[in-house]
Amino acid sequence: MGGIADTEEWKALEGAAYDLRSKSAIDLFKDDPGRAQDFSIGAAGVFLDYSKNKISTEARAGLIALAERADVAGAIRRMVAGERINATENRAVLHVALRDFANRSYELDGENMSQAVKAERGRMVKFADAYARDELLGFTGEPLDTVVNIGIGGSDLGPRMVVEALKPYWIEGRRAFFVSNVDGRDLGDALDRIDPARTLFVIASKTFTTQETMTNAASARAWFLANGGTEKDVAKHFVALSTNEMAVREFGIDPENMFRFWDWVGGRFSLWSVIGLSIALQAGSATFERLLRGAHAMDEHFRTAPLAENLPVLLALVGVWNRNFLGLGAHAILPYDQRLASLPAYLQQAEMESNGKSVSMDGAPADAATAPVIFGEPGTNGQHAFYQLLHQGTDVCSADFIAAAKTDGPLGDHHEKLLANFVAQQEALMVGREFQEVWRELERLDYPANEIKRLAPHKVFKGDRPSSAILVERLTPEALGAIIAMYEHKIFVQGVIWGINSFDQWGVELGKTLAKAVLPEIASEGGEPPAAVDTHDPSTNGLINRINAMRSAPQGKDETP
Ligand code: G6Q
Repeated sequence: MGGIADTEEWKALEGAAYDLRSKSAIDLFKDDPGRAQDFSIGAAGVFLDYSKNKISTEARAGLIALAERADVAGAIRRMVAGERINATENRAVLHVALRDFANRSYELDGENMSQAVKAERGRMVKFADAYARDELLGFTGEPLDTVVNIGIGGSDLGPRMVVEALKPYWIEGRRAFFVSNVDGRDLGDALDRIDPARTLFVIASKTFTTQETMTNAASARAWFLANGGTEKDVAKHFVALSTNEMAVREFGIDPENMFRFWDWVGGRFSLWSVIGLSIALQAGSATFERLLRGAHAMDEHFRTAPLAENLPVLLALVGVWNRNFLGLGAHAILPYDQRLASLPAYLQQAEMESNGKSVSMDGAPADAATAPVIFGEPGTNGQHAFYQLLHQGTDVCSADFIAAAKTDGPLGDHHEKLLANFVAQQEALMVGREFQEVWRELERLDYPANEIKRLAPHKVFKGDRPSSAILVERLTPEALGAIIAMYEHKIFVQGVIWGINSFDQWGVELGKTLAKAVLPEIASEGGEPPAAVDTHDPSTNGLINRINAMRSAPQGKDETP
């Protein structure tokens, strides 16, 4: 049996793309003056305008037919029913249960998960509220006021991004640091800035075996013990967020100080679980609940709206169109909001770890291109950097522009300028600038003809570069929750269409395994040069031996070639 690319729906879309080959998005607006409205949709406080993508009405209908063919509606039902749709890990995928305020019950293997979710969130809220009220006291009797979240990947990027985004909601006097990298500088920089007597270390690890997190956690505990804390104080200053009680216990954290979640919460979908504790500590439990409620509103829309009126589904289909039928291999995430500075990194993981796959669910090669490369920076910074390629590069990238119409911190006309850039960049990408126009402008500026001839080609913008606008009124916790949930669902829908498992991540394993083998081969700094390593390929051997030569060289000697 063939895959999705063998279906007549897919072939029809290839036909639709062919029909559009000599048309631009601007032409589509000429054909359909109501296009801006027709190619826009709102849900859960999020407005999406995808009209600047080169998608015709026929292509959109074809994409919806494709989603029907891939049984997206059925896949949504199976996910929320708790089926083990993460088949390669034999797990359900139920992050929606973590933010379900509709009193649905989620049963898994006879256990009522809704009860468990509620109970664990209750413990988390109680703890966060005690922190907010200065009731968590450290070893000197002073209240704790600083959080150091130690985690990586899904146990870092989500809470980090949300804490940064919700700065206006921070509890006064509270500080939160996020440490993820095994590079000791990351932890070292945080430790330099904190007082052990007032710090709570939050060790966030689903498995509680991750090398980076365990290394950082052990070093943080050693630092704590060397700086006034005693073994019996560890309970006041260390909590664990995990699914692995035994490992938490072995590390020396009392299960009383452990907040639990479950294997059906994927790491990159876990900020809604107790992995969000740092959010609740820094911004308060009420803010955390508002975030969850925003996501829930998007979930309700996603599970009930017909495919053709379903915002995350449409966003996913626009991505499929750009990736598979226009052949675009990169997608930019461009938040015009400094608070969302970490959203590109967050979505890089969410999209690339979920859908960066080349094998279908059934083990056969995926029969279409899957996730594009995701990259981005906040606007307007990116405009002064990589937008050159977006506007004039040989490869066309698609982009999401994200903004809030109102700011929480008005300052002069900053926000007006920010929004003007948000709008103008999308306009420039689509409309471009023709040769004649450039020519006329240079003439107006009195350039001599030979100069005009020389310069004009460099100033032409071909235009017709696709972008979508994602707009909220204000970046409230609800709006942020809805935006994140929108992207989660978009990713899921794309995975369903591509026939891949969006919820495993086997591709991160090999490097981890090899690093374990290499670790004992790395020489200690300043020690005796070890015997030459020859157990790998020649390049890897050479690199290890070069590192070891540099590390064992006496201080000050320059080993660079
Ligand atoms: C996310 C991934 C991955 C994971 C980290 C941390 O979906 O599985 O990014 O979150 O590897 O894992 P632990 O939480 O188990 O330390």
